[in-house]
Amino acid sequence: MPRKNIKIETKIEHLSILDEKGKFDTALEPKLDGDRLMYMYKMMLLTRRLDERLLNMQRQGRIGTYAPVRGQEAVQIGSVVDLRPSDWTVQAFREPGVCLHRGWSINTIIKFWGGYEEGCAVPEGVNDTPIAVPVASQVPHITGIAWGMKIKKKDDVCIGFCGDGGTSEGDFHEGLTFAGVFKVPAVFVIANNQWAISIPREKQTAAKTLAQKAAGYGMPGIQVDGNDVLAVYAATKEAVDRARAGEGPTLIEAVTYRLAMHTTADDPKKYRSDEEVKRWEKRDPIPRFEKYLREKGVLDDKTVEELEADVAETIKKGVEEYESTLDCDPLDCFDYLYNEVPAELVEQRAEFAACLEREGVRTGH
Ligand SMILES: Cc1ncc(C[n+]2csc(CCOP(=O)(O)OP(=O)(O)O)c2C)c(N)n1
Ligand SMILES: [Mg+2]
Repeated sequence: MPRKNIKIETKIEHLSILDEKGKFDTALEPKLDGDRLMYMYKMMLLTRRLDERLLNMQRQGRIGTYAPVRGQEAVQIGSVVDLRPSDWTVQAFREPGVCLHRGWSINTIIKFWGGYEEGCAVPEGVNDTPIAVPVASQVPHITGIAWGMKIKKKDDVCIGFCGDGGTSEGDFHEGLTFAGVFKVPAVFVIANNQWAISIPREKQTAAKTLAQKAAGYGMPGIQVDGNDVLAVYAATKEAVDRARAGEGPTLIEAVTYRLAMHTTADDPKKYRSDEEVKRWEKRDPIPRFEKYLREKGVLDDKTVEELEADVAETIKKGVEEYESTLDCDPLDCFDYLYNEVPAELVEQRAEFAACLEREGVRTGH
């Protein structure tokens, strides 16, 4: 028998609307009014400034390890801004922009990075899952939540996030396989920020794009410029509309860059060049969007100044709330994990308790 070609329906588009100089394609430009555009800009700015503040707080010893988001704000705000409150979002651990838009308080976000269990609690009435640190463990949850919506015959959708590194995990494969077969109303957003700690994107997979993985799961895939908030918005809107109409899931690869370190425990200078970072700084999503808004006549120096002041005040209040509601017993870090605490921890605990007493730190034990 001769060999035959099997035709597979697949095409991977790359969508970009707004370029680095602020030029945009009017044919592709989403229809968003001035208020909506300003809200998106404000949320991106709030995410950026909160990120800077949290990095400083970590360096001052006021919170624990922190995973910065600098450079990825457009992926987060562009993809969730049009969701309904009844929709769900599922995040990994680098999505503070999503949390801010969905109604998490700054206090709760800081509590997570401060190591307080209150930071793991999703605010009442918000349809989000808690921050997921185990890489890609959240992907089956995206599918499961969306499957639930389908069973209940709702026209809600579930949008979830995963990193480029996460696409190599078994959970990613399981989640997308199931989503494709059961045609669940899910949107999988891969924040391809080029690095998984020190592993570059090229070593993550030999595939040319991450978007093309969609074909293997029988769902549409698209690659977007993740530093172009308009492109992220447009691609997500298409995917959400399709999901609401019962047409199943979509995989979106958002090409972006982590401008800062992986976490505050990492030194990126050990594995990537300053030139690479500088190249990506030129593609920063915030100044790019700002140029667009100025061109559209919805933003000027005065409004930027007012927004900066407003954002600074919001963050100040959030930090004050965090620091005035700390009910911290440092010895708690030894509790609640083991039924029978191992001998070496008993020893360490006693040593730490003695140290705290010497320093005059109050403990409840
Ligand atoms: C299952 C699992 N393995 C390893 C780790 C350690 N770890 C934390 S983040 C990370 C890299 C994740 O890369 P990516 O998915 O690209 O997300 P990014 O950090 O770039 O946002 C690793 C290996 C973990 N948290 N969970
Ligand atoms: Mg990554």
